[in-house]
Amino acid sequence: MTPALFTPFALKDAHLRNRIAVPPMCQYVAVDGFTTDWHAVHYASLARGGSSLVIVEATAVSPEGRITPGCAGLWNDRQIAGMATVAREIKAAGAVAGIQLAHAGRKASANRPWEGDDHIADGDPRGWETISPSAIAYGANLPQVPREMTHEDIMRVQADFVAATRRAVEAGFEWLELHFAHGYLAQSFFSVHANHRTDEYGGDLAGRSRFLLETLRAVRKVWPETFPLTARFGVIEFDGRDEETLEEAITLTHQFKAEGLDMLNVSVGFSTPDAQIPWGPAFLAPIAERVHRETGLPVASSWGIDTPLLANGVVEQKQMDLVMVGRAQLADPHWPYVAALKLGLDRPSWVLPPSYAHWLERYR
Ligand code: FMN
Repeated sequence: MTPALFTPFALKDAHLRNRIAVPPMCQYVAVDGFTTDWHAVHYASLARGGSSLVIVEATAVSPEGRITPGCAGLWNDRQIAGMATVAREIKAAGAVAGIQLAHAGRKASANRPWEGDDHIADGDPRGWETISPSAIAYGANLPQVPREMTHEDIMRVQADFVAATRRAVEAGFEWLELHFAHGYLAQSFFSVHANHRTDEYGGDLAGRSRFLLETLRAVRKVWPETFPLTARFGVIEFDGRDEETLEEAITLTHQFKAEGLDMLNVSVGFSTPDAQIPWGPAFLAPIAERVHRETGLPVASSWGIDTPLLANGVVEQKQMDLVMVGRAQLADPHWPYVAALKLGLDRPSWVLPPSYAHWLERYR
């Protein structure tokens, strides 16, 4: 019998060969938002490893929406060609090409993770002004106080999401993930830690949901109906008010669904440095399962799902439809092949391209 992890999955016109996906993972090596040869090779290698879906890293919808100066962008038409190469490579390897569109909000203007992971110092010409729903800093390593967004800023960023979506379509992507997670701009609108606004974009749940819903609605109009439109959303912060956050997140997810969202990539909020995150194997899987159960929306999730048995288990137990395997695929881009061997898939070599598979199978 085919292991659950290797059963196909279809969402709209996206036909996935198995349940293993590569989650978005920033590479921090873009130049002025332009992808380089690194991206083409990196994403081709992951797609050749056998995953069914490869989601390209958080791609900024505007220059100030980058996390670091090395982040990729789709804020101008000249950036489409590089991304088109990446999408083509992913598809040539038999995977679905996805992209995550993002705005980093108050976590923008930072140094690369391995160069400090902190805000670029004031006065350093590499840095820029950050924006957020309220003029409240994240704190800890990211102390820069952002500028509170005006209504004009809000409309401009939403228009940037729409324009970047159009460019993603032109580049050939067939799966879109809006980055509504990880303490970046959209998550900050939802979070009581970051949003203290008193206008219609803050306050109660409806107010804190408005930016996310309006952005989704605007993108839905330009993203092809036949391709999956998904969002990554931090549904829990591990900050001591978890049930409240989760209930609010589930209410909002119902609204996302009504607005045409096809899947939720369930994640953590990361809106406060004071969170007590229970890092551990598949620690988010029960939360993903609850979101799926209470909303009926297909879900994906990740975090510490790094062994074939764990990954197969969360699909078998219907905790999630897709498993996002991140760091384990950085460690071994052929992780799906290793999983196929471990789980006893029939003819496991054929998870890999024929140029590899034939030889691995033949002389065993
Ligand atoms: N998550 C995002 O939503 N967008 C990103 O661009 C992003 N960049 C990441 C870059 C790196 C190098 C890593 C390790 C993680 C990144 N993440 C990002 C989080 C991953 O998508 C994933 O959720 C996380 O690594 C947990 O999964 P894992 O335990 O399988 O690695």
